[in-house]
Amino acid sequence: MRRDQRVPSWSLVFPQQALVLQNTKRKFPMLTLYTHPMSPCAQKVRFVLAEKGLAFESRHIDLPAKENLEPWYLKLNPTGVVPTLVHGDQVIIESSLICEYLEEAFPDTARLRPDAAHLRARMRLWMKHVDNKLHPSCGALQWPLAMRPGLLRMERADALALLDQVVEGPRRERQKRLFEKGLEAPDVHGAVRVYCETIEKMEAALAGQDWVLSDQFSLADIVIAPYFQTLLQYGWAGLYERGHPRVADWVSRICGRDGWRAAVAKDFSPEKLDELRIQGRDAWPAIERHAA
Ligand SMILES: N[C@@H](CCC(=O)N[C@@H](CS)C(=O)NCC(=O)O)C(=O)O
Repeated sequence: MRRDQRVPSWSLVFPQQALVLQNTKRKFPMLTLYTHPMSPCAQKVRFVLAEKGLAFESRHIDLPAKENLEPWYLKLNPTGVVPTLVHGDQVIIESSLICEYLEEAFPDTARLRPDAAHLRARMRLWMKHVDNKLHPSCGALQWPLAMRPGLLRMERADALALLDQVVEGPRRERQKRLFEKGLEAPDVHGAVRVYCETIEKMEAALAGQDWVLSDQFSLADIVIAPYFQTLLQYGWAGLYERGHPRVADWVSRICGRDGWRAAVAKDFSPEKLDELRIQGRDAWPAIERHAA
């Protein structure tokens, strides 16, 4: 299949992502981030870069067209996912590890990791929760809206052949179920439940403190925040707005940060948000049913 026969490129939707130098406040050896504006994992890393005021070159990877599975990209990131950070001649993969790498490689920038050992352990517990549970759950909610329509427009055999190339087995099988059944796939119910449990855990954690670990904003807040972008962009804040005032306040304080605006919010134009909210509105009855 020729590239121009594939699903439409997100770069048409987010032209500003094509190749830009962002945030040129400081000078360091070259940082390049392979990214996509809708990817929560990439949003995490961009949030860290923005909070730290680190300049980087942004390379857009066309996920709907599965550019992430091209041989040249698999050489950088053998699991075929974004983000990938290249720093000088070092290639760093896995978003949570990239966040900690940036903390260690740039100690003179804003500190995003607590000093106390027990808080660092708790921070990594949140990271594990995000990587192992919240991230796949977000994928199960976002994929049917963001990726499935393009694949459904293709010849079925071509779409399945593309999905067959997904490197990690569990991800490949999940995408196939979501391709076949959309929001009625069994994964979606479990995903909404994980979101609800996460919101409960956060409401408890935020009692008597500003941020999820302590009164200090940290990587724990950063790694969770993009998963709320997904709720906001689709108009699904109803999952936390009723009965979770501390989480609602945390979300509005995240959205008020300059780092968030520079790293994430700026990629969602009013037109793009209108389009996403229409998709989200159509999906909401299914999401609400799974949450009940
Ligand atoms: N564990 C990886 C997960 C990365 C990941 O799932 N990235 C998604 C976007 S958020 C992706 O590239 N998906 C492409 C695909 O599934 O084909 C990390 O934290 O970096």
